[in-house]
Amino acid sequence: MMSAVERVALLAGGTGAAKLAVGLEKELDPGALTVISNSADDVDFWGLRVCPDTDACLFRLAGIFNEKAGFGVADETFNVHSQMRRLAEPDWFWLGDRDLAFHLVRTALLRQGARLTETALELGHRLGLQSRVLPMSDDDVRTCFETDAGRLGFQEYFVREKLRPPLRGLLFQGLDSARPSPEAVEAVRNADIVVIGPSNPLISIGPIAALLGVHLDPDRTVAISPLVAGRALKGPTAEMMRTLRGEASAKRVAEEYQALARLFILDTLDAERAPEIEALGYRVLVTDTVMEGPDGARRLAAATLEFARPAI
Ligand code: FO1
Repeated sequence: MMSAVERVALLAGGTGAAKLAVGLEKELDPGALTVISNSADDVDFWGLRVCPDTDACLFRLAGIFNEKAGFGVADETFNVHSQMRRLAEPDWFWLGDRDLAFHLVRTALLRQGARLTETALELGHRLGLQSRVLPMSDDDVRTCFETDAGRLGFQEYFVREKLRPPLRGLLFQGLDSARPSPEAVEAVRNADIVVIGPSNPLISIGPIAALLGVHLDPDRTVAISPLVAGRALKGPTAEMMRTLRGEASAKRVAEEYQALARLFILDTLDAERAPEIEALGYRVLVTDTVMEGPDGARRLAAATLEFARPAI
């Protein structure tokens, strides 16, 4: 256990980074971790606000994440979904009965005038979490994909269309006028270490970095590659990097973060790329980044903190 003064901010999408949050929480003093989640894949469905990345972080930290599905709450049932289908409502997005409780509470709070950040803090509090999960912004930012089938919203492209239409480009609606949440700005400014989690650099970290990048101190920021041997453990990160950036590699990820971080972690399988990444101006750690088993996330968290600590 480290000293109580150490504060860590984790920039997170919904998959790898949410898992890492659990490992970091175990390695840190209670309350020392703040997770800043991507809110650009949020969606309104059945009149309810759904925040997939924020919820993945909340649910993982609360120990109720549905590992089997890869989203939502464990031990889920879909009675409401069946009934909505019967009522001819859209049924392509599988909101489970347990999961729905969170969207109901969040939407009710928003209607009462709460900011998105306040809804996440309230849900975290009611789940009894030690760490805070903060959406990157209280303003609506929405990832859209330009595809051969036209412009599609994040969940339409990912879930309804299953990523089938060829991808041409990416845009973040609302980003230009959005402001980062004051709590998120304070968290990255006050953090001893900012960790850019192993999430998709373009669609998960990209919007967070666009809003909060100017507040990061690169000397205290460590980025973890989500690509291992040119592949992502989950999701379309590699395909997206190839289509939109011409290459899917840890080095290409490092280039993406060059203005944000001076420390970079890549997987043992990519060890031979370390010199190229050092040549970009990074201090590099090569370690096992695949978070397997109950101790995998804690091991990567410990290695990350130990690597970044000499910088503070
Ligand atoms: N992903 C799916 O592939 N199919 C779904 O029906 C689905 C529903 C869903 C409901 C709530 C939620 O928080 C996430 C959900 N996801 C679903 C996951 C989500 O669409 C993506 O994995 C994330 O947006 C990517 O970060």
